[in-house]
Amino acid sequence: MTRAVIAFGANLGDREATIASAMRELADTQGVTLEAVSPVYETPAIKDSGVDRDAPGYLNGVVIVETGLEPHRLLDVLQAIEAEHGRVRAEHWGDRTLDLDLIDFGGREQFDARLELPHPRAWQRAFVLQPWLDIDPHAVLPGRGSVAELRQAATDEVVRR
Ligand code: A4P
Ligand code: MG
Repeated sequence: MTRAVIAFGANLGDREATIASAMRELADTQGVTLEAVSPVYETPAIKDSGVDRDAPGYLNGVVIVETGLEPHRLLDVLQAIEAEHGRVRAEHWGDRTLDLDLIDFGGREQFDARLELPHPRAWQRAFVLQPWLDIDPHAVLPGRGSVAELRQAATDEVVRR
């Protein structure tokens, strides 16, 4: 069994309902056990160009799971849940009903065309680091260090709901 960290984000539609149902589906997945669910944060949309206050805001949070699945199979599960919630991949970093990212998989560092571990941008995102810290104060991001320290350095705005 491996401990994996998954981040969720939603900025279109009924965000709470989407996240709640995604969490249920994850919990119901064979080979996946939900260990902890973070508080949810309201966060402004980050685009390539920086904060976009004209875009709808996000709800973001993190869950920790125990899983017997391999990382690519867990990513399959996350993408299937995204698809069920009407996620359409259009614009890069575009608005979305649901985004599920694999942030850490048992401390592994690996990279291929489909999956990069740990998630390459998590280290600088308060909207990932803060909720992660809430449920694991001693968390470490492989290759980057303590999540608590990274959180101190991250400047994007997160407001607890
Ligand atoms: N992929 C590679 N590694 C991973 C991983 N560790 N976890 C691949 C998940 N996917 C991974 O992702 C594009 C491809 O990344 C996938 O096909 C997968 O094989 P995507 O979900 O289709 O597209 P995306 O999410 O738009 O792209 P990207 O570059 O992953 O975006 P990010 O980094 O996820 O950022 N602002 C706020 N406030 N809150 C947010 O949650 N999210 C984003 C998306 C931008 N701005 C945001 C938020
Ligand atoms: Mg994504």
